[in-house]
Amino acid sequence: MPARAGVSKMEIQMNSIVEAVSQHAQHDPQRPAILFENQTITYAQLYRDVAHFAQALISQGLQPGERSAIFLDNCPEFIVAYLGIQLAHGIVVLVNSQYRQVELQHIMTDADVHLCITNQAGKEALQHLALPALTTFVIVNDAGEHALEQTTSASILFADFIARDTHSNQISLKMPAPADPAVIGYTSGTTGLAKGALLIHSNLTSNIAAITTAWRWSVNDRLLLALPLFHAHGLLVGMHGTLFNEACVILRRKFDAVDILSTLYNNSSITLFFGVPTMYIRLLAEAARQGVPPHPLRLFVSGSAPLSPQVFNDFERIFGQRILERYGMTETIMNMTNPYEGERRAGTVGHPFPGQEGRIVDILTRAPLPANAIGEIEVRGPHVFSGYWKQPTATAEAFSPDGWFKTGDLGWCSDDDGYYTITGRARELIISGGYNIYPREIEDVLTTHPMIAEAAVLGAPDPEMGEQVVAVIVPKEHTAPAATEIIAFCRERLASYKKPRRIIFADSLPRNALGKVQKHLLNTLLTS
Ligand code: MLC
Ligand code: AMP
Repeated sequence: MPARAGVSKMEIQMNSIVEAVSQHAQHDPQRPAILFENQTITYAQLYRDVAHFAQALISQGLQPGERSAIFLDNCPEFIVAYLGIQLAHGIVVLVNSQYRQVELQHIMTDADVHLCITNQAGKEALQHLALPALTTFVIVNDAGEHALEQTTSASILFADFIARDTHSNQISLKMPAPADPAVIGYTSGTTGLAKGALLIHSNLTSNIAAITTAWRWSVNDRLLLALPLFHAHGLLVGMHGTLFNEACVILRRKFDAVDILSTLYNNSSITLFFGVPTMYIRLLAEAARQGVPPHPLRLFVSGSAPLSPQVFNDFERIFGQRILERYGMTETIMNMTNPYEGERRAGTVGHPFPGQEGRIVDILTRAPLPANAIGEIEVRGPHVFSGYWKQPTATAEAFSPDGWFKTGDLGWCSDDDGYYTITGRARELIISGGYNIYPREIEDVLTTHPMIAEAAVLGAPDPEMGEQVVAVIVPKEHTAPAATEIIAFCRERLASYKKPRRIIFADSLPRNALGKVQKHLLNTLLTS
């Protein structure tokens, strides 16, 4: 059981992030937790709203272990709903706010979601789908809309939901236990459909305690956070670290390089910034354009995609600081980190976090490999998730018999000082701007187009996003659909960032004797 940072580990035990927030609210109620636009939310205000949200859910009939989805961009209501669902012993389902028909239909059905916290646009997108179980919407009025419909039993404004029933404020609340399920993040769609990775409270608290130790997170830290909260990086690292340590976050609705650079320049209270490599590339371009380097911070962290040594070096030259690169996944939150003190080595992800283990195994035999040999990275420890939601076979396949999680990432570990380097992926995965894109999911959508016979999706290098989506299309007839039409077709059905940036037409796809598309042969088309 991790203890609160800055307080004797013997004094306070925290079994969940919401328990941490409750303790901070009692101990230091007026301390600011979240700064968002023109709002300052103290720990006392945050916990009060979280408790009311939990009580409203319970009075609404939420059962322990029931799933509620959050389909929102960054805003304080996201945090209140996230912690409130957990305090009510529900499970949070995280939904990327860019998801469209295909992803929404799958996730809401797979997780059997009955209640969703979203905005008006999100509700409209969901109401167009066949989701009979999804009966209740809690609506965040995030766009200054005044034409919101009347509150009904099926649809209620967020502010009314937490203030709704004075009797529900009498409902007594019990903190979640370490082994209780907490959150599901959808990921790893190698079969075309994403799987829900279920994390329990002790995964969340043990990992954030390890991060706190490794990065020296303290009550005095102030994080500038523009990562989306619907993924692990923004929520389970940035937001959790802040709330666990009774620190403060300056939360942005979304990332904008001009805003981030000027905030870093003008606000010397900020100590931390976390980003994906694309954000660092944009900050460098903006710093060059403005010609003004920002104040140094205690720590810049990069992750979710490889940070190129060139960006690492350029950043050190312009900002005078070495970015700390770390490696994580939805299933395991944070796995490895470069050292806080000691060498932050470009192109590497450092060592396992304290209390966690890593090793490299042969992809075929699964036997551990000696140092310097490339194989698949496996990790083990209290941070590793408990399994994929309703997928016992996929869960069993993801672990070795002795409990190591197979990450699907390839890499090696150096023999002299144990630094890990990621060299590629054992599974098909495109990472664009820190978002994971599974080719199979896009191929499945493309082949539902009436004029497309076959499709293969590849990742091509992209200077800003790291990789970009390219689709190779075999039309059914001699007349192929226009590339713009194919892109629009995908954009209507899937998150826009998954749409192909480039379409290449071919007469056929190269297949091996088993009929599997040989994508390495298609890679030659990318340069033609
Ligand atoms: C946005 N677009 C992208 C994109 N992001 N296209 C490809 N790849 C991306 N990553 C497209 C949109 O679909 C849209 O297209 C257009 O760009 C403008 O949208 P936007 O929302 O204004 O984009 P922008 O703000 O510029 O977004 C770029 C970004 C964002 C880098 C800020 O992608 C981002 O926040 N990435 C972080 C992802 C993240 O948090 N990953 C962590 C996963 S957890 P159109 O055509 O509709 O206009 C994990 C574990 C770990 O991996 O280790 O952390
Ligand atoms: P997700 O499934 O969205 O949680 O994404 C996790 C994946 O992001 C990992 O399996 C890696 O492939 C990738 N990733 C995360 N951090 C890094 C990093 N620092 N370098 C390279 N890849 C990374």
